Amino acid sequence: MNKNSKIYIAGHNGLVGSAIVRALKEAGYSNLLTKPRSDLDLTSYVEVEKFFTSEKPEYIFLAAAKVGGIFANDKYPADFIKDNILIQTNIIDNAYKSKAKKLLFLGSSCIYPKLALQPIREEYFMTGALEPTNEPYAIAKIAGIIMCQSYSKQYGMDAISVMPTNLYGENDNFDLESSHVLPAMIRKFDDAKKNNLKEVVLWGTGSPKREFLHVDDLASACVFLMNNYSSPKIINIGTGEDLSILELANIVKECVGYKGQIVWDSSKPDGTPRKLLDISKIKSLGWSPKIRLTDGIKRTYKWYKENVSL
Ligand code: GFB
Repeated sequence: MNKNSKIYIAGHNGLVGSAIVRALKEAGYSNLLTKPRSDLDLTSYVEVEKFFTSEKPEYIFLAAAKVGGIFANDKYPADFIKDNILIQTNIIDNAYKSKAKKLLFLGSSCIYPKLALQPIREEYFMTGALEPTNEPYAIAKIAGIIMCQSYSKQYGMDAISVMPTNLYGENDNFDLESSHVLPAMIRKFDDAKKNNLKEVVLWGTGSPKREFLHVDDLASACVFLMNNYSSPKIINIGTGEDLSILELANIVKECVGYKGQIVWDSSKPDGTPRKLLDISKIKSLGWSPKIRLTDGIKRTYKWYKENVSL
């Protein structure tokens, strides 16, 4: 990308898209293209086609998606598969038709088999059954990856697919029904602290292990890969380190300053037992994460206090 290349960030108001916009601006890219949902419905092929025909972006970060935590994925499976397939199909096809130079598609670590060997290497893609709680979302993301690979094979399109681990940070969704675990913990501990509650209820058993990447690290990886990686093969983005949900709960509790008890509601699902990415491929290209988990959580909590829990 040149500093004046026309770059479209799809999903610029979300956790990932907003971080990519920040990273691009900081790096001096000045010709950024964004469209709010009210002006462009990405699930409409006709609207997306019109937009690409008139704007002709050169580079596309495909960060628009319907996302959510374990409960939302399980409760709204039809929305997760339909919206994601529509959005990504419309954008990838129109990026090809309008002769864009390159597209970066954001997948997810849940595309790997539920019981994949750990840490998960890119080669484990499509080698086993998926985690049932997020299968429709994972299948949509798998379709996006295969679509990028197919457009690359049939048309020579430069479309890369990156697989981020679990993300968190500024602009996350803190709604307790639809959020991921980390923002949910921030909200639950903060609410309990404010209201002097004796206990906080968390879901599952606390034993599953997850890896958490601050979204600013993800954004720096995406900009790096747009400039340094061209291959139909998928590539992981993570920290290479994981911890149990119980350990995470204790760190978030400490950062928020909550003194009460944690109670585990084991009637709620645990999901995949472990999800840790092998990041040797992206490291060998010259990228590494920078934000330590406790620092990232403190930053996110500060943002939450200033923007959500006023
Ligand atoms: O972040 P999370 O919703 O998604 O849950 P996944 C991670 C773990 O935290 C699960 C536990 O074991 C949850 O049971 N957990 C404990 C909680 N308390 C809470 C809580 O209050 N809220 C939430 N949300 N979880 C998602 C997929 O899976 O990961 C998506 O559903 C996506 O498709 C995303 O791939 C990255 O890591 O289990």
